[in-house]
Amino acid sequence: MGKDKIMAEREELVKTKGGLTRAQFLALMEWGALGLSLGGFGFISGCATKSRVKGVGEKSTTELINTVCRICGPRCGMTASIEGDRIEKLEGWKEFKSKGYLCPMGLSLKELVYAPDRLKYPMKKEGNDWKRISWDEALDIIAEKLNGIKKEYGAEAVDFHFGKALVAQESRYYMERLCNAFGTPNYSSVGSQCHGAKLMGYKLTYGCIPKPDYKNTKCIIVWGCNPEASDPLAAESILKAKEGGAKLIVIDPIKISLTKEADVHLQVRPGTDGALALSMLNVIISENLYDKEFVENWTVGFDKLVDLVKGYSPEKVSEIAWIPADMIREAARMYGSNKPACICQGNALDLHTNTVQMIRSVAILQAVCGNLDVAGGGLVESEAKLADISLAEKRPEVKPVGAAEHPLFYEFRYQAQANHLPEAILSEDPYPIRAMVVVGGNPLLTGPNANKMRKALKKLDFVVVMDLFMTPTAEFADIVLPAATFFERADLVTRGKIMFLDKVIPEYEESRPDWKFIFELGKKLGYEEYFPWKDAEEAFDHRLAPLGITVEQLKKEPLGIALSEEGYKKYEKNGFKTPSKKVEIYSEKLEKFGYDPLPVYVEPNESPVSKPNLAEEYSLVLTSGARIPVYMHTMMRNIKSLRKMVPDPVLNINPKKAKELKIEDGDGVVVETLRGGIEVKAKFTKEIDPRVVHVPHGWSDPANVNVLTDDEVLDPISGFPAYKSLLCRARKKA
Ligand SMILES: Nc1nc2c(c(=O)[nH]1)N[C@H]1C(S)=C(S)[C@@H](COP(=O)(O)OP(=O)(O)OC[C@H]3O[C@@H](n4cnc5c(=O)[nH]c(N)nc54)[C@H](O)[C@@H]3O)O[C@H]1N2
Ligand SMILES: Nc1nc2c(c(=O)[nH]1)N[C@H]1C(S)=C(S)[C@@H](COP(=O)(O)OP(=O)(O)OC[C@H]3O[C@@H](n4cnc5c(=O)[nH]c(N)nc54)[C@H](O)[C@@H]3O)O[C@H]1N2
Ligand code: SF4
Ligand SMILES: [Mo]
Repeated sequence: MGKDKIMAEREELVKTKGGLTRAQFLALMEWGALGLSLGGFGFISGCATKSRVKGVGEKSTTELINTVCRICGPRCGMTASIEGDRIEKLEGWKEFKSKGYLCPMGLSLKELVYAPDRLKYPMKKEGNDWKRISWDEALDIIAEKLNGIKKEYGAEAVDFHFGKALVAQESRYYMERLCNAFGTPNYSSVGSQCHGAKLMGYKLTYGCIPKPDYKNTKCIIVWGCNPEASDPLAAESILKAKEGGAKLIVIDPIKISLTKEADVHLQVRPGTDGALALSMLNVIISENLYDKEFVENWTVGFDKLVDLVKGYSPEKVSEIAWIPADMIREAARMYGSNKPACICQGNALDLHTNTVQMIRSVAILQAVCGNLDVAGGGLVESEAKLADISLAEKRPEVKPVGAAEHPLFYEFRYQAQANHLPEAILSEDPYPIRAMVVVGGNPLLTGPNANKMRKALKKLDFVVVMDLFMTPTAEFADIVLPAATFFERADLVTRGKIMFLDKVIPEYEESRPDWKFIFELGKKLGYEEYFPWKDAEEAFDHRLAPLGITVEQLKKEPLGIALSEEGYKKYEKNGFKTPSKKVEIYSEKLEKFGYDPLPVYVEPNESPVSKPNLAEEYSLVLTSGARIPVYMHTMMRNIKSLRKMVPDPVLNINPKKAKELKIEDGDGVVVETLRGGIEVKAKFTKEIDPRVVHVPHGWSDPANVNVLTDDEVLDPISGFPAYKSLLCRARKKA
């Protein structure tokens, strides 16, 4: 499809489908949108720079303030029209790198800010009721409780947990600082299910995660990622590259909308991507399609890789991964002979019991083909670092939960492995955990084995949750605190460029920015010396000091200041950031920790191959949590205009398989695994492999998919859970 045609189609969809781009629209069709007569959205349009303009009426003035959406990864620029203290309208910021684009979620954020169910003030649980209290009272209670628990059981009995909402914030660094000051090693996060495994796999192999350079590429693999749903700006770049002649390979158990543009679609069995990558390497090595010079000068262990991949012929892997051998060959040849090539690698590779080695095999595929840090390949970026404020010297002797099981995860992240928390809380092994402070996350819906998590939350003596809403996790809290949205707080954003973003409206009711809660709790707990800053700007100046810039300077650079080093093949100067300074196909570090030094393939723990007996009863392969364009994890279900588009939690199932199971489209169905069962609606999806089913995440009971997921058998290296490869069964609800 021509570029103009794509743009024209997109504009048409924007007009007719209420703010949805082509990508969003197609992705929605896949994921079970039922009501598509939308409306209620603005069109994508741009707004000028920050200025104060006269309103139509004589007296009223509208202030236009540019900011950046921090709901998900792309960080689109938005222009807020502010009247008085209220957001009146949100539009795309044309001058920003997102060029005026906002997705349906971005466009509906006014509804989120002023949602009637937003938390307005701190509350304390009294029996089954919530009682309004002041911030001072809340902070006093929290400090007294936490210090009491510390005295009785040790500081490690308190876990501080941050969710996705803090990933985009400076506050998480202050939360880590607070943990170290307080003396608990139990600082846990959503990094136990997101990004962490990828970071480990890539860091072990070549020191950093490469950034795909779509603009200059000749071939793209979209691997376990659906950017049309999860990162619309990346999807657009991929479509542009394709339009410019680049080849496109999609590796996904579902025919996602991008497969319509793809040259090859490998409909992989979930969790077997490691075997597939090794098989592609088998073809690339035997057909001499790799970069000999790079391999010779910049890798360690290539000879051992040659031996390893001999066991992964396309014929053999065809049986493992459910892909015809000649298609594996075709994809391998395409990737190996169209250089430079890059990989758009998604979170679906992070969530298996064999994840770090799987990620390493994909990393190695990129490296040996000579696609590292070249124009059109995977760019190895090194970003300037802000001041480390972690108080590392105060890290206690006692190790966090999960460190014994996944010592390398601990070495990389200095965090607890959150997936072990429910078990640790219930069994009091390695020690009692008595309290949890959860900020910006909803672990009851997003962590593995929700039934166990619920029991664990019940068992705790004291739970604090800071959120925008009364979430299912917050229902278990003793104290609930109202958080300010990103519109209502100052922050630093560091994504390639560093920006200071001031608040655009005052805090809603009694809500507070997360940083403020952390600073104030720090002071109340007796660590004033570690939180000496009078406000966020002063604290950010401290963080910015190593860069030689200040908040004042950043205020004068509304588009931000670049953080990363420019240029290609930067490794030629200082080598890669690994012990050998080379790409470590053979990792001595892994060997030292007792893991296989090579990127071996291991079957997922629960699969028709590893557990054939179990598969007789639970015959469907379950993958979960593929992104829905109108929801951010557990968020946005209360936004009416979005809910209209995706009203129900579903089971995506191939009609052929459904017929066998006597399930009709739209039927209520029960989906079960060894852990438990949930209820959702069947949604026929002919794009999914008949042996595989998908359930989205983020919905509450009785549709919480993480009731089905496992917290016990995790990836040995990272401790990541198998959200994308389990065994389940489905039946029509009686
Ligand atoms: N709208 C929206 N956007 C988001 C988010 C959101 O909640 N909503 N969340 C953000 C966050 S935190 C993240 S981590 C990203 C994640 O977003 P992505 O990286 O795109 O990952 P997923 O959506 O989990 O899965 C992408 C694709 O992987 C496929 N898949 C499932 N299992 C396997 C497998 O075993 N192998 C392969 N090859 N493919 C598989 C799925 O069918 C799906 O099409 O999205 C971010 N963007
Ligand atoms: N089965 C399955 N489970 C998954 C996944 C999957 O693919 N499959 N994906 C995993 C991944 S990649 C991720 S990232 C996690 C996400 O896991 P979580 O972080 O636990 O989930 P979110 O829904 O993003 O939680 C964010 C919470 O913060 C609140 N919030 C929003 N803004 C703010 C703010 O500024 N301050 C505060 N204090 N609160 C705020 C929201 O209302 C929401 O309740 O889910 C994981 N869970
Ligand atoms: S894609 Fe949507 S939610 Fe994500 S940053 Fe952009 S506007 Fe915000
Ligand atoms: Mo994530």
